[in-house]
Amino acid sequence: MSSLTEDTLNPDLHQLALSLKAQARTLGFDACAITLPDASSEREYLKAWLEKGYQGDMSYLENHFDKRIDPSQLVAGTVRIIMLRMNYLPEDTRISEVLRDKRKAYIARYTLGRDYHKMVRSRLKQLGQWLSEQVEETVSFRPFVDSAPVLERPLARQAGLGWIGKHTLLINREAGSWFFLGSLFTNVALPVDAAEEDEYCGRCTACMDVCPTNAFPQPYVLDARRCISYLTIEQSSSIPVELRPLMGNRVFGCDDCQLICPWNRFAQRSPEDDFKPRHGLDNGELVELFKWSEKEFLTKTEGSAIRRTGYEGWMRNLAVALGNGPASPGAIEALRSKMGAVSDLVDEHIRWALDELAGKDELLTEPLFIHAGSKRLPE
Ligand code: B12
Ligand code: SF4
Repeated sequence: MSSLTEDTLNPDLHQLALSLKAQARTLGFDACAITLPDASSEREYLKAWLEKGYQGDMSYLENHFDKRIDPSQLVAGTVRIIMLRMNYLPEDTRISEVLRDKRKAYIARYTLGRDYHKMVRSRLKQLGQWLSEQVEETVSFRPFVDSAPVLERPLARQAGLGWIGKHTLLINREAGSWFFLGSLFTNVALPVDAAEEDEYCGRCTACMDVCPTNAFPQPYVLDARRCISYLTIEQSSSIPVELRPLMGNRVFGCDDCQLICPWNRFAQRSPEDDFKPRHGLDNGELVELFKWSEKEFLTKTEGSAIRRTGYEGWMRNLAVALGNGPASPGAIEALRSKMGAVSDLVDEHIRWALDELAGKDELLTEPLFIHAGSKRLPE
């Protein structure tokens, strides 16, 4: 693929970049900025992170090191990466209410609706097609959302979309951090935007302090093996026993480090129907969800990213949350009824949960609004 520069292209590239950004907004993106395919500044951080084994079972993060650092090796001929961000927080998310009610299941707010990979990717593709139509020469573009070895956060920072917080997420001064990132690789040499050189966390360490499982060995570094998001979604084996009581009622992902972040006072809600909760998953009862058969799980999570954990992972996670909840007859009965029904892995978590509940006094644990983890979150 040959690179399209000012000399070879018909339209004025500055004007084209402005129109591209306007088009991105029309397509529902909240910001769009352009950067070079170069993440060499991350080389040492990434190397050290992998050497410590913080990626856990996510061995795909160990592959294609050179392509992560030099994205032009991923798609030959790439001269620019267009970085996009899209807010995802739906209206009325009942976050505190659900997180504090130990009978309820807390599902991370990014995954209550349609799988964002499909939705964001399709919008990126539309933006790429629009770009092609503006230029007479052959334009190449490739959209990516999570799906490839792309260091999305460092590239987004480099494009000026925000800074990387101590919790390692990208934060934007006008929008907080409740957004997805996506990228469009292209051979069009659009003008590059200025990087975000500053960071605005100051001395605040709220995200690190609130983390229920102490997943941050130091600022800007996450030990994924301790992160509830990893434990409930990415790891398919047994959840370490010492971490289970710390997980509270978080059954798929975790939002605590974002919830506590003061910059999320500026977060904007998404108008997208695709991100609205489906099947009441924003407020589900643990006992009811645990009663689902595999068929019900597959039906109710169709088109959702929750499917990633599979029925076995889903039941494992719910068993842990039930063990962390009140010792109600309903919870005990539900746990017993699934013994032997799914797999040895789930049985092991059920036994753990029943042991936990056996040690609790129902009357003492029944009050509704006990914080699901050990640390305080904002109202
Ligand atoms: C693997 C992965 C995970 C893993 C590991 C997370 C991690 N921190 O690496 C797990 C499963 C734990 C995870 C969890 C979540 N994830 Co995730 N995840 C990814 C994925 C696919 C790859 C990230 C990656 O490459 N990690 C490897 C590390 C080494 O890279 P890195 O974090 O980018 O770190 C670099 C910089 O931080 C840099 N660095 C910069 N400055 C400094 C300063 C110092 C001093 C140091 C030491 C380092 C440093 O060092 C690193 C190496 O380059 C990306 C998509 C993508 N392709 O990028 C989504 C992504 C990062 N995840 C996302 C989301 C939404 C989440 C969750 C909020 C989901 C949830 N609610 O449960 C949580 C948040 C947990 C957290 N605090 O990070 C979004 C983040 C959007 C945003 N605003 O930043 C992304 C971008 C997906 C998307 N397309 O929108 N995720
Ligand atoms: S998502 Fe939850 S468990 Fe993971 S780092 Fe953030 S607060 Fe900790």
